[in-house]
Amino acid sequence: MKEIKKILVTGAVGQIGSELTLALRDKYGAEHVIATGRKTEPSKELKESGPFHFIDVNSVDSVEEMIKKYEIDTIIHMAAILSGVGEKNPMLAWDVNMNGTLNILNLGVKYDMARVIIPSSIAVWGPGTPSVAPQDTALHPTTMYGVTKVAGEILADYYVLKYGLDSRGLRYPGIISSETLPGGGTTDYAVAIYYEAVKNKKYTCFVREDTRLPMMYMPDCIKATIDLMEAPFDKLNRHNDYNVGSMSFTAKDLANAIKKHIPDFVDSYEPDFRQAIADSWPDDVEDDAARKDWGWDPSHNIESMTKDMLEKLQARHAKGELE
Ligand code: AKB
Repeated sequence: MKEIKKILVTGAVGQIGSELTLALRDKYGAEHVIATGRKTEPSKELKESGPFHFIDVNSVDSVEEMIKKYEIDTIIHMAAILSGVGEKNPMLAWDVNMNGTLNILNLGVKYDMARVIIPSSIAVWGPGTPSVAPQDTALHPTTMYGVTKVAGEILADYYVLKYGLDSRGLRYPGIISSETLPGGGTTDYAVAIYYEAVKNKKYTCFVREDTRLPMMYMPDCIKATIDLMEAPFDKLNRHNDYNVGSMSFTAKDLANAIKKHIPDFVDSYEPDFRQAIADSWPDDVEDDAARKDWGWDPSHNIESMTKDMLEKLQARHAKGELE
């Protein structure tokens, strides 16, 4: 197994990428983690804590330039169009998610990378999936985002088999965090509800109150990503499709958890087109393979997450950062 020395993060300005980059800089050294985004300005912290560049994952040249300039040996490919935006613009989702992934895999082979990490999602499943999704079950997504995630997993597994590329991936549930807002997913309500609770003490949710989905708090998401990246190759019985579970709750459970801290918080529900997407996904996932192969063990539950989220957002609100 090759050593990880210089990491390129695509989609580093996004919800997960921004916090993952900072965690990686703490661990591997600031100059060893190159953050990249497409258009959105990075936060001051992201920009000042290490190298940052604008690239386009659909342009091989722009990614290759980074690989050569920094002698990159590991790519964490976070750039993707999520489910909500993907349903509004399916061709854009296909183009960015498929061609971007293909470019990263080809460059991974060309430059003999130590590791390529390509996250997947609970969006790989569709309406017929058991409510607790097993590791191995039929994948019949009904969103373009899900279609690209299934294809991406299979494609990356092909590169492991055909070219010996060490590509790994995990199926993220909805990720909840207090630093960068998510951009265009279906699980975004589970983040927005906290921001609105802190700012306005009310939130109108775009899915029904009984909508139950698998979710995870950001510190666990970062841990899962880095633990899988660093796991010994010979311990992995699969490569690009690890289920990772953490918590499962309804939108109403989340509102009730917030009310324990903000009793006058008012929740209401007006489902939009994202209800159908949420309804097509399972309630929870089985993650025995991740636990057995690389020791996956999440730390947070809905109570500990809610306490921490509200404390962090209230501190940011007091500084005027949530306006
Ligand atoms: C989305 O809602 O599209 C994402 C995901 C579950 O992959 N957060």
